Amino acid sequence: RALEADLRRAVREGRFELHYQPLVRTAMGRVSGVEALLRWRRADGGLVPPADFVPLAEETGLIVPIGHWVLHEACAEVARWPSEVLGVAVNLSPAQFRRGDLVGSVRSALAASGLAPERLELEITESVLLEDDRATLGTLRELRALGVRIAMDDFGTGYSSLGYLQRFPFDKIKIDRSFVRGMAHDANCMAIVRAVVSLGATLGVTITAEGVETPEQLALLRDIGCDEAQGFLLGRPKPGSEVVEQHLPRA
Ligand code: G
Ligand code: G
Ligand code: MN
Ligand code: NA
Repeated sequence: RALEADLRRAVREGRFELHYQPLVRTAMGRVSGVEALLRWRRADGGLVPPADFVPLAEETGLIVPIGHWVLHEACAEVARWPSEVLGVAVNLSPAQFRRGDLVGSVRSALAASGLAPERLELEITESVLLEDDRATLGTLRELRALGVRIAMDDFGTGYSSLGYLQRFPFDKIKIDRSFVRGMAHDANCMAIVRAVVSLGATLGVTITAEGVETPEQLALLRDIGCDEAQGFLLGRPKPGSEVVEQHLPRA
């Protein structure tokens, strides 16, 4: 297929970029970290979003070299920023757990960048755990043993989420934006978000609301004690230089 050949060439030629979207503490409004989001820069300058090529990258195994690059690039860039504490979150695909050496990639990304392990967060979706072989849980434990944090992404959209929370101790749960979107006008959405926030408090897990687009949503989240928020209201994904300029002013 044409797209596959293009993608292989992009891997060889290093045609990927990372944009970063801020994560904000609802209580003080401070940026606590960023999520690294992958883009493919085509020769004509066009920027291809992950939805248009990550599925093919997973299918072909190209996600292994791409994911290795993402880990190294995200750690190296954030380690250069003028902050000793800002975190960076990297998305992982199920295929990275099945193929290649994920633990080795994470270890080498930390070593090469000098980033403190607790500043790196790995986001996985329920689809990673759906495979539910012992190997996946073993890999998650090895990653955790390196000192990095593990977040469950898009929480509430997959299957039997609560069982996963019982089997693996996540550091963070990110509530899917479909629940956040309805919060202000749909009592069911509000009830679900409230329940997840309360679950987080009980389990000692940080709760992040995704897809926050309005001041009203942010105020509701702050009121119910949701720790962290992410969304267009707080900042769109953008190049690292812009994140530094806008969110990390030098003293
Ligand atoms: O940036 P955008 O909204 O287009 O991202 C859409 C989705 O693509 C994200 O929710 C995330 O799940 C996925 N994604 C973004 N960057 C990466 C990445 O580096 N690796 C993997 N595997 N998925 C990513
Ligand atoms: O799957 P994951 O949650 O990692 O996806 C993050 C994606 O969500 C990014 O591609 C980003 O562009 C998108 N996103 C981030 N904030 C918002 C938002 O406030 N509204 C919407 N609709 N999408 C968002
Ligand atoms: Mn994510
Ligand atoms: Na998400």
